[in-house]
Amino acid sequence: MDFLGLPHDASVNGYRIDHLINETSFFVILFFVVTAALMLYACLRHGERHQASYDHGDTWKSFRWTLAVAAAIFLVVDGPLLVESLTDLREVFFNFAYAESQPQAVRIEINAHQWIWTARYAGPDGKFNTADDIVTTNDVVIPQGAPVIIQITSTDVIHSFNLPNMRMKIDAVPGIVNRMWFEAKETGQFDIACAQHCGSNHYKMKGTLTVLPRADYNRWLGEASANSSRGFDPDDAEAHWGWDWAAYSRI
Ligand SMILES: [Cu+2]
Repeated sequence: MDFLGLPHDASVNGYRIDHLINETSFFVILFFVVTAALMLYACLRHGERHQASYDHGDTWKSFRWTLAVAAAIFLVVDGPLLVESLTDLREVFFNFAYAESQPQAVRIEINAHQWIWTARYAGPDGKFNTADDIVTTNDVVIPQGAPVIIQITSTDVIHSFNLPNMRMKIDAVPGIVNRMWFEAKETGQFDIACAQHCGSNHYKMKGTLTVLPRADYNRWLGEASANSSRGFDPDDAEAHWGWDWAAYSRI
């Protein structure tokens, strides 16, 4: 549903995020309208026509009303949102065991620095930080219909890797490898943005996420591999920022 002006959702699981946003927005709008209507009623009904009567809101009646409204909101709004969020995390967004177990899965390491995204694919040997790695700048290419697992860090300050059309965003933090996974359901070109203000040229951290059909992706991989191995320089230590694919046992 795009009535809130959300970017186009091109991911398999983005609808879960949209559902939470829509549900939250629905209740926020509903309670705003109800509260505004009550205030309007109070203004019109009372005014200067009669003397105001006051109380401190500390009677048992007030206490019970407050408790009842708070409990109702928790049961109808916050509780379900909490349960739905935790279910989404457990079943999908934190379910790395599923993503890692898929034979079609694509693994990408990303290094953020002021003000560029550098992406690294393991290349034909399947190992990161070796001579046959594929390294790209502000350009992430993935296949349609396969889990894409991102491990990400930063060289300098905190950045945030944001894929609005995939409904995914994760902080890139120096000294820490964070991770996320998603799956694109549509081919096309989408924005990569930085979602943490990371310095004067923050706005320049704009990249392109290209989703290709699997066959085209494989062809791109072959070409990029040949280009990257030609550009490989064993003495350029700064360019070898990759790490062994991190295995997580938690969650
Ligand atoms: Cu940034």
